Amino acid sequence: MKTIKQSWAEPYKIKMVELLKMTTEAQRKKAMKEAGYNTFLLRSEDVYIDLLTDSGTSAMSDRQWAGMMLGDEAYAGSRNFYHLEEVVREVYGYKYLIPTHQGRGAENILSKILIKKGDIIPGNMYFTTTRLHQELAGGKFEDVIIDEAHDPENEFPFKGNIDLYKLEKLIKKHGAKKIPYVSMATSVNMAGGQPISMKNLKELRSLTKKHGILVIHDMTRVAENAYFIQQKEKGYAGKTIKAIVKEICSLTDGATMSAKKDALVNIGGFLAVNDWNIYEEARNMVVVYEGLHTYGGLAGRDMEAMAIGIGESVCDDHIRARIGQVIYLGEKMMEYEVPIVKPIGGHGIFVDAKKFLPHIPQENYPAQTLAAEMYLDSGVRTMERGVVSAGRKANGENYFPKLELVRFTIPRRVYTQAHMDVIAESAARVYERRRSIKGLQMIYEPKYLRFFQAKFEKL
Ligand code: PLI
Repeated sequence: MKTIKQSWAEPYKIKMVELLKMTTEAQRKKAMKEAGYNTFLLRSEDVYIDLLTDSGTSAMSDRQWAGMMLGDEAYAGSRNFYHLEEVVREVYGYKYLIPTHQGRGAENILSKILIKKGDIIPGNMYFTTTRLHQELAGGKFEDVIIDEAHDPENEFPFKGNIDLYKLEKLIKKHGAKKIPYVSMATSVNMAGGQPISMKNLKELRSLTKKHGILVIHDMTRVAENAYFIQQKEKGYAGKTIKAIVKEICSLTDGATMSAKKDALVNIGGFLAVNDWNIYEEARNMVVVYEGLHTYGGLAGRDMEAMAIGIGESVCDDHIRARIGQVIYLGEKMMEYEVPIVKPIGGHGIFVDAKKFLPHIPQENYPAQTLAAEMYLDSGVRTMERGVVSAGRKANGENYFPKLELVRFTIPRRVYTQAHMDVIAESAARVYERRRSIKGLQMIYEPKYLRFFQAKFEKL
């Protein structure tokens, strides 16, 4: 007898729906041209299924919406701040909390406090805003992720791991005094949402301790990372996501958080640290860039929604369904032979544009091209994560990253399995006509984070 599969399903039901506009091919052609072949410049109302990002695009629960009504909009000392502080301490274990308007607000403050001109910041692959803030503070980012992370075909389960040999070499070369902290991300975004293992994290902890170097955690998608540890790492199968998240955080000195991802809110972030002195400086600095230290650029209601969202984000049923949906889409794409980054990561499917469009050189932006073609085919909006996102070095030269990817990012609790089918079928259709697709040239390039606003035209 055939064995019966045990399917995942959403641990919620739908109470309200948002109607979408269906567009024609002619409408999409016009919209894409006007947007300069940059999916960031499309109007959202022209998009059918929006996979641009999982950032701030998740659906809040009825409990979160009810929490919004409990917003205490006092300028100072809002009760929602104290609730959030309590939740951050309980769930993540960090002692001191500074709310910020979103993740990059925390990155700005932390970089300004910890980085001096000429410092080196090693990390497990760059993230766009994180690296920019490190550079603006006078530091230089050095990638110390394991080599496997740069190979879309390599199926190593923890491609977010840090290569401790590379890190040791950097410490030897520059001296520990030049390295204020290791920038360690869980669920490495640019590598395809790839997790770091607890074993690697423990080894990182002991190496950095020996040299007196801090570990700062980009915990934007920590619960998703915890799921992979639970599923794939020896000794963690019987532990809850909540326990694994807390253990990860306990191996670090502080964290920056974009709560717009894991924590299920549309806006918000924070900086959390264990050291009083860093906290004191951050508390002083937040009033310059964000707002008073008990709101940091957020409304009381936003902090309440975040506090409740954090609790929901570490529930095992939630995370199993969340990543279950991502895996469902990835497996569908593989059935159609669309080349994707393997293993499937936590927050989306990353299509390998170099393999999808091998006839387009990286100078003509294969991933940017493919993202535009996906929109033209079906109104599905995706995002380039390749040479455009990588930007330029301080000397003006382009970075040419090994990974040239298109990210199909899945918002949490928003789309259905039928949407996933439509997305996979559209990718398969574009793949079928891939040889007829031509590349792009850039006709406008902004100075910072160019992927957001650059414009292109077809070759
Ligand atoms: O977009 P912010 O400022 O709330 O957060 C910046 C940020 C920091 N770290 C990581 C790993 C991120 O993924 C991140 C933002 N990510 C976006 C916007 C994304 O689309 O992936």
